[in-house]
Amino acid sequence: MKKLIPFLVVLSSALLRADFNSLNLGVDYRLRGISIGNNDMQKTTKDSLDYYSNSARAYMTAWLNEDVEASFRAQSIGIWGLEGANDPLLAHTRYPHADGTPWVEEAYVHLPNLFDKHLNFIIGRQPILIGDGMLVASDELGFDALRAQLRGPWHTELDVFTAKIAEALSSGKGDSDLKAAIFRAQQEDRHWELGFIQENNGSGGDYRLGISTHTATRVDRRFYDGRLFGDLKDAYYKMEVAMQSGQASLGPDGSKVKLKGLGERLELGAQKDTEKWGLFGVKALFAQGTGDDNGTANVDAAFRPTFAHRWDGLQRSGFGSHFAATLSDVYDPNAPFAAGSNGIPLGVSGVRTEGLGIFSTQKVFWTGSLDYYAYTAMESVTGLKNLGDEIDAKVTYRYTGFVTFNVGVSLFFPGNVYGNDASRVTCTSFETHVHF
Ligand SMILES: [Ca+2]
Ligand SMILES: [Ca+2]
Repeated sequence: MKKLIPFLVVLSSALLRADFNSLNLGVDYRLRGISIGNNDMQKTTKDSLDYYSNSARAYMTAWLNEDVEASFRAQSIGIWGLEGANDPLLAHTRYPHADGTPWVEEAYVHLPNLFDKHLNFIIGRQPILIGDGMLVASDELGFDALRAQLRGPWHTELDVFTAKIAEALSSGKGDSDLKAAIFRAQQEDRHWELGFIQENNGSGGDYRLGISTHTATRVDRRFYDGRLFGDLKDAYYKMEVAMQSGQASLGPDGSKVKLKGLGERLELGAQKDTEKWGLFGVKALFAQGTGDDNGTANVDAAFRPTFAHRWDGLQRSGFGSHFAATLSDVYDPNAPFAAGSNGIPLGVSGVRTEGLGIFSTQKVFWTGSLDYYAYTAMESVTGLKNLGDEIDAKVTYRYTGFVTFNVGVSLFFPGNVYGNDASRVTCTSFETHVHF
């Protein structure tokens, strides 16, 4: 959304001189072929997970007049190559349908010019992303929300929203919602954000605590978040620290667990455009979320933002193309498409990722990248904390502005958390993205 707003401001001022009844239509189509050799990480079994994953997103936006924009986006998402739509792997995805049946991703009205152009108001099912999604990202699903952005003096903004959660997994009896207030300030090349985010989950569900899974009747989480983003000429830095607090009520006796925890993320990047050798860049990443000490039964210090960025279509998205780590969970070979899957054995919690990457863009249309990630668990009852390492090599080719091809190979080396029989996973993927 943040990127969209300057765009919308430019668009709206351009439209002041154009036809207000302008209609904008488009489609994004994406096809991925994925082959994961030794998906289960066990060398004693010969296995692979191979499938095609496709998605089509069609959108329509219209300025009804200079003060009102309406937007609608429908999505169809599905898998080819697994045993039909009833494949157990396709149960419990986060989408209303994952069998090709279209569903509404966005339907909202946007009023950008309220109160003498100081208030931007968005009502309806809409995309929401805070920062890099460490705490909140709608990940192409959309939140049913009311959002107000109040522009203040000296490049400041107050962004407030309240959303009702409609993920299939949390469609229990009680109410579930997500609220946030974020204050933003820009000071030369520094962008500051101070945020307060509250998750209220009254519909309960499975709850991991130490070495066991409980049933929660209610979970309330709060995050106090500080973020700094510096945009220099040929470099950038991003820092984010979030403190978790709150309470979980675990059934059936309603015992209370106090929530604590800390999430941190630091990213640095630099690039250089050379006349002779093309564009070269490097980046470094450090990210970690605290885990929980199994010895403290009524305290859970595992940092677990429910709505963190985790998905890109039906595939997980995070640090590493295959392992796709967040600060709290990773790719789960037993439930690769399931919302709420974790990928880390019980008794192990908190993920630290250290990453290094290089990339180069050649002749404008070709980009190649090589990334390395090391993953460590923050808490573990066995004392074994090595989650593994991953190497990703990727080549992207942009054919005109409308078609993009991607080929990637990832090697994941599981650590001792996954046992002595765990062995290398090889993931190859091919992706075509068409925009028209
Ligand atoms: Ca195997
Ligand atoms: Ca504990």
